[in-house]
Formats: sequence, structure tokens, C-alpha cells
Amino acid sequence: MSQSESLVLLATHGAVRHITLNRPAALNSFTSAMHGQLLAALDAAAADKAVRAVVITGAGRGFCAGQDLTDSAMAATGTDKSTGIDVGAVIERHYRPLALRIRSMPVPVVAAVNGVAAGAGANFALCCDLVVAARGASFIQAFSKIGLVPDCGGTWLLPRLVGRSRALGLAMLGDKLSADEAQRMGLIWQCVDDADLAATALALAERLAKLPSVALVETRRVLDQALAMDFADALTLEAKTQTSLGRGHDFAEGVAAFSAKRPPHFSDR
Ligand code: T3D
Repeated sequence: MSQSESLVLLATHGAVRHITLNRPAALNSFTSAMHGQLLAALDAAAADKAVRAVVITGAGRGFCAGQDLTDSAMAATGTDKSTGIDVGAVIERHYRPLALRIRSMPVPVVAAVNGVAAGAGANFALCCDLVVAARGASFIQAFSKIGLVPDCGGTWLLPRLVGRSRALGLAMLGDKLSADEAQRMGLIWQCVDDADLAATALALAERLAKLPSVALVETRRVLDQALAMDFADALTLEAKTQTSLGRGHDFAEGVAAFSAKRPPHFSDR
């Protein structure tokens, strides 16, 4: 596939931006070029005030198989005696900006995991706010099989999502985890029948798009920060955040709509 081809497909349905990873023959594994197009797509969605939710999915039978282990463009990042690749430099150059971009999106991001999500592809999905997976999808912490630790935020996300014991089991063994099991252990939000994935993800994104974006994004931030705080500090953070949100138009609108017994129309972003 040449660099000029679309490795990421874009579509807009109302206030929802759909981003589809588009290297189906290689299970949408990440090349340097796909990283560039994905980051540009996320930046564009973040900058477009009409976008109030993002859905990310994969073309074909896979969601994302992590790093494309054959991408020669990645080798240009550094040197290692045995492989010629500085893997850490690849992570810093491509996966760090991607993970940080998703976690700082000004609107909620839904991962619609349509098939296998392996390595950084699994953790890229877990970086998203809500993860919905097709029953036929699976999650694999493939890193140990190639002599690496989880990346793309996996070391931070996994124990927080499923606890240390399961995080270690998933990361050390690298077994394929079914979407059903992923939902049962709290790794993802929801598992649905394959045929229902696209409609479920869109409906979820449309619901999120109608909610107050700033409050949702602040919820993400406060929850993440509170995990590293004691209870009293978390209470302080909540109060500070409410002070700021309480000055927003969305709060006034929410209260006015409640009093008038009408649906709210949230617009802050
Ligand atoms: O520089 C760095 O390495 C940085 C590190 C980054 C973090 C990571 O993501 S490390 C983890 C990298 N990913 C993996 O190790 C996963 C490798 N893939 C697999 O283990 C399997 O493909 C799957 C379990 C994901 C799926 O298995 P299966 O049997 O359903 O499909 P398949 O036949 O293995 O794959 C289908 C095709 O996709 C195949 O190509 P072909 O033979 O039809 O031409 C396969 O080579 C290709 N493919 C799958 N994963 C990758 C890939 N090509 C390149 N890179 C891949 N990661």
C-alpha cells in the first residue's frame, strides 16, 4: 500500500466522527504512515466544534494487531545491536502521542472493537473512554511473546481496569481473551453480538454527544487523577472541578431544562 492511500477512513454522522483503521490485510497493524494519518484524524476531530463524540473501529476482520512488525519505516528511529530498531524510540515517537491524544480528546471516544485487538492495538482500544466489542472480537497482550512489556499505556491501564492479579496474568501469559470474558472482568464496557456492533457503538456515541462534553471530559480527568490521591484530596479535586463546571453554560442549561421539564441542549466544548 502506498503512503498516499487512506490508511484511516473518516465519516461523520451528525455530531459523531467515525475513524476506521484501514489496513485490513495486516489486521490494521500500525505503520508509521498509519500513525500519522490517525493522529491527524484525531486532531481534526478535536478541533472541529461540531464533533461531540468519536468512534474508532477497524476495517475487515481485525481491530488492530498492534505494531506492524514488518514496517521498515519504524527501523529509522534508532539502533539496537541485534534488531537495528530502538523500540523505545518507536514508542516515544508514535505510541506516546497517540495515547496522550486519545486521553486528552475534548469529547468522549468510543472504541468499537470489531475483531482481534493485539499488543498496542489492544491497549490503544483501552485508552478510549468506552470500549464496545463484538462477541467475535478478542484482546491479546501479545507483548511477552516477543520479549516486551505492555505499552501504549497498558502498564497503567490494565491494573486499574482489572486489578494487579488479572493484569499480570493477561500480560505475562499473553492469552487470547474473548470479548465476553473481557466484559465479565471489567476490561471493557460492553460485548454485543457481531451484527449489532456498529449500531451499538453509534447509539452510544450519539448518547454521549448529547451529554455535556466538558463535564464528560472532566469526569475522565478527575477519575484518573483521583486514583492516585487520598480520599480528602479527591474531595478537594471534586469541589474545584465543580466550581469550574458550575460556571459553565452547560450547568445552567441542565438546571434550566430540569426546572422546565424539557430535554437539555448542551453546547459547551
Ligand atoms: O517497534 C516495535 O515493535 C514497537 C512495539 C509496539 C507494541 C506492539 O504492538 S508489540 C505487539 C505487536 N503485535 C503482535 O505481536 C501481534 C502479531 N499478530 C498475531 O499474533 C496474530 O496475527 C493475531 C493473533 C493478532 C491474529 O492471528 P490470526 O491467525 O487471526 O491472523 P494471522 O494470519 O496471524 O494474520 C493475518 C495477516 O495479518 C497475516 O498476513 P498474511 O500472512 O495474510 O500476509 C499476518 O502476518 C498479518 N499481521 C498480523 N499481525 C501483524 C501482521 N503483520 C504485521 N504486523 C503485525 N503485528
